[in-house]
Amino acid sequence: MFVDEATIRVRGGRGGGGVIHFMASRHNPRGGPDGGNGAAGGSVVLVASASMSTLYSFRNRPLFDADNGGSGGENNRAGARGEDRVVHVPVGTVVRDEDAGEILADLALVGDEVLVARGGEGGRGNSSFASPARTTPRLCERGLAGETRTLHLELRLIADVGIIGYPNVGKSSLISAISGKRAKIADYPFTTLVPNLGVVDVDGRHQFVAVDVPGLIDGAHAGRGLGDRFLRHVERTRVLVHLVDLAALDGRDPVEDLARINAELIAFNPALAGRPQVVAGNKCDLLQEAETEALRAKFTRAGIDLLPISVATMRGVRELVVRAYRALEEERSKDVVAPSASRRRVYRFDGETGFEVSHAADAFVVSGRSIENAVRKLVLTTRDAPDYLTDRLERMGALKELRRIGYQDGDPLRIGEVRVDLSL
Ligand SMILES: Nc1nc2c(ncn2[C@@H]2O[C@H](COP(=O)(O)OP(=O)(O)O)[C@@H](O)[C@H]2O)c(=O)[nH]1
Ligand SMILES: [Mg+2]
Repeated sequence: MFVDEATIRVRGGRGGGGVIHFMASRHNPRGGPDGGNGAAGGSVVLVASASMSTLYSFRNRPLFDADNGGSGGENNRAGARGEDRVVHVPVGTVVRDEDAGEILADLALVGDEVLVARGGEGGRGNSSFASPARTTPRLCERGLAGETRTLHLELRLIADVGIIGYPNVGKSSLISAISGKRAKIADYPFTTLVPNLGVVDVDGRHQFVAVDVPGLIDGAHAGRGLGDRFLRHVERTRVLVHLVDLAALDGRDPVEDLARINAELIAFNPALAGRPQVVAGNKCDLLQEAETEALRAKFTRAGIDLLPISVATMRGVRELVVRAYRALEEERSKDVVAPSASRRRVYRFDGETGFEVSHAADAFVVSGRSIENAVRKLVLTTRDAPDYLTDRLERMGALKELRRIGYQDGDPLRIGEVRVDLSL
């Protein structure tokens, strides 16, 4: 069964905290700082995998969380990095941040990956804060929480082969006959608009996805019978199986049927003229062999190689699958980049280091990604924290800017949302 949408939650691991510790040694009997750093938490990464074909396993809004980073230890021992959590999703999954609505990635190729929740940074231990001016730092940082997100996943199953032809030629019957897994039409909200997808097995090792494209009638390209919606599915396929009805009782000419459907395709998008077509004449179980041969000869005269089939008796159906697969392989061999060779990281972080000062009603405020991050981590109650923070604000130029807008020592100050007191 195909499920084409799911919601999942992801959470990066929390970073481990740094520690304050002093170690006495023969050279330094009063004890040098040796509190180690905490490690970053693991991140959550989605990877497009050929072994998954549905989003079914995500139907209950599962939470995927990565491991937390370990805390630092004495003797400058760093914590262990939190393991990343790798979540496999089917190729063709489009990943969207549900709250922001923004598309994070389109995992179109095998191996494509996207980092969806970054692990929190680890905090530094006191040995990292040692300097000639601060030889016994009582200062450390805590680890930060990992990012949390709710993601909306949408699987765009891209059909390789489109089955086209007039209504009643046997398209739906064919796709049922050749595909194992079938999209359950009932799972889709707009049943009539969603074509029937199926995974077709060629020889036990090779598969392709076929789509039964309904709604192709005269005038479809201009929107008649919603035909233009269906034609959009045809555009995405690489090979077409064009079915005609050899036993049409109402005196229709199958050669002409073929030409008229093709004219609809080209009117919709001229590029479709170049799409390879495997032409099959269905329902030959209703004809005498001589009639079938006569029709085949008629197609041959029109320059078309017709494969007579019968979905009812399965005559020629296997051969049709093989022909479609060969045409598909031929198309794929024209691809410049081998899809399996690709491994792209789709997500990028912004490394914003700027800051801004302002005078809010309750306090002066410094905002900026990097400084806010530093303050969220710092354990503010440690002895040397205010000193360290003052240094840092000085070095980045924020104190100067604060004074320019009227800040004086002792005035209430916030860095982002965090109240800080530099005068302790
Ligand atoms: N005799 C015969 N009838 C067929 C064959 N294939 C399909 N049909 C019948 O043709 C009708 C239309 O088939 P369907 O698959 O719904 O056509 P679609 O509109 O192209 O999807 C149905 O009644 C099928 O049972 C065939 O090979 N032989
Ligand atoms: Mg049908």
